[in-house]
Amino acid sequence: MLIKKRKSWEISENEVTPKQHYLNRRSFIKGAGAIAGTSLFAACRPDRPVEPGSVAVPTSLPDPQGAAPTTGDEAAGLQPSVSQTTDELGAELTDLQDIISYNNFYEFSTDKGKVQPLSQNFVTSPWDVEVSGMVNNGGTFGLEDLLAEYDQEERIYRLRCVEAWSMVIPWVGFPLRKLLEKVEPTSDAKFVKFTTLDDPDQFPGQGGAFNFYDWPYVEGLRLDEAMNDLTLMGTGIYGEPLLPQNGAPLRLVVPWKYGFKSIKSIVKIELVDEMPVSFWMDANSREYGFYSNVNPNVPHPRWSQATERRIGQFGRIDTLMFNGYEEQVASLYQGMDLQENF
Ligand SMILES: Nc1nc2c(c(=O)[nH]1)N[C@H]1C(S)=C(S)[C@@H](COP(=O)(O)O)O[C@H]1N2
Ligand SMILES: [Mo]
Repeated sequence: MLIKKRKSWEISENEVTPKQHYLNRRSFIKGAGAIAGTSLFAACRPDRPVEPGSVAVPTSLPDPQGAAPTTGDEAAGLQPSVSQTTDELGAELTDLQDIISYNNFYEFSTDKGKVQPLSQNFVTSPWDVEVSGMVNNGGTFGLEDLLAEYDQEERIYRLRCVEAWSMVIPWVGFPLRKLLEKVEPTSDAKFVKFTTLDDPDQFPGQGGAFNFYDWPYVEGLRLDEAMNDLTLMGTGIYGEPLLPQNGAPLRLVVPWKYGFKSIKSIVKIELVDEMPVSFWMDANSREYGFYSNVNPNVPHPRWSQATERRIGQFGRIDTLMFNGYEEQVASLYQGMDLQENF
């Protein structure tokens, strides 16, 4: 008899605590296209962590000291919805207010606290994603089509930023694998390249005097990494559609890699035969490599990666190999020197 072993991040319906269902999350999951663009959450103060590795040059991730964001609109009846309050390791979910007000999204600002206020008019509908390159069945897909075609699942994942802070986020989304299977990569395809929207009219960080970067933001995965069960196309958080600051309407979520691999507001997914040069490799190849797997044993050139600060908590916790997803992903890197392939 075949027994399907439940993945550690899968949630069975009988674990759902009714009182945590403030809102029927199905209302988003079924009608996500219709309510995309809703951004009614209240702003709130972010923590002000003091992190190692404050940065003077723009070709590096900054010291994460965001100014407190300005206050946004009140939640107007919208409540976060989630099926459980911890991840599979027992760690508490990060507050929604922290998740939506403490953001790295350089297209808007390098200041974490300014991303939320600067992103509120970002246009996320209509939104098309081109899936092309080495595929038999490529095409351009509207976001509503992707939401309708694939079940939207809840996945509680840790997000570990390379700057040594972390959150636990209840995502909504669908496995990237499903989209890749639909477009059928050819046998030549070895990598997946992702590209964020390029639009200086909407992204103040892409223009102006302080634009030191080569836009658009690009990321990449090896095809087998992209096909892994954990790799998610994120469409929501806490049962609500993604807000602009979190990468609306569609972003990648790769929980065993540093947060910068989880590229936001994706407009293009290409199947290619060569390793893509990511935004951060291009900006500073000495500090940021292609793999960027969370690894407490490989320090960043300017700070240790052995511990992290969980947003909303005091003190520091140990960083786990592959961010705690070793069982699911270690086999992808068998025989590889992880020091060299950082
Ligand atoms: N397009 C784009 N994607 C991006 C970034 C960015 O600046 N631009 N920042 C990355 C970094 S460094 C992190 S830690 C995560 C943060 O995601 P969050 O704001 O939803 O927590 O987004 C990643 N994706
Ligand atoms: Mo990050």
